[in-house]
Amino acid sequence: MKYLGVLVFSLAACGDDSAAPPPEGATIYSVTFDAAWSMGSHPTGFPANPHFSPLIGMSHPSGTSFFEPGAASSPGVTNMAETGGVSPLDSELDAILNAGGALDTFVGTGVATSPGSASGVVGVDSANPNVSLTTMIAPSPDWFVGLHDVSLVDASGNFVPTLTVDVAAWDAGTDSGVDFASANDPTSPAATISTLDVMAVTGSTDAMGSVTFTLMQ
Ligand SMILES: [Ca+2]
Repeated sequence: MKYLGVLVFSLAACGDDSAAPPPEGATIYSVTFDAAWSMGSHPTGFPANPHFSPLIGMSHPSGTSFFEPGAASSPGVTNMAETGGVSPLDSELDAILNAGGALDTFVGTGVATSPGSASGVVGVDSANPNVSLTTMIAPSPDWFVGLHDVSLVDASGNFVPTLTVDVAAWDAGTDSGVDFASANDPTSPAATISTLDVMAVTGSTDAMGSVTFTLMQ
């Protein structure tokens, strides 16, 4: 009965991977998003209640991701970018994982008020050493920041002790609003994911934040 209990627990955990701990044997990194976006740093259009939605992402093989600049946003990426919701993107990531395209998926905290920070944990391995993650710039029409296919190994193939990377900013292509507080204005037909002109919408070329990975074990 003891072993049966363990088996049942393991099977049950498979359906909810984004809430599950990283798989046994994975190399674990803490993920910290430091949001820099403030009235002082990015004054143009700075809205009331500036925040970022919960971090969501996964570890995966190099050259892949769950979103692709220049391609259409999935329903999950669309909802993340427009509302900050992690669903159905969490299910999309779990489907990628269950198909063998990811090692670990994760949902972290958000930034309640920017500037501020958010955190998560991700497991990687030699076959899945890259990470992609996103968080909605909120409020905004369909804008998000994150990392696309960032490697955590050095030139020798060793996992780096720590890595800090400025986030990129994208427009999901699904809402045509032009500033942070714009009313909903669905883009029809939807456009593809494009680089957000951070200078145009914030008045600064500075990144809106950075992500630091720290090797934990
Ligand atoms: Ca847009």
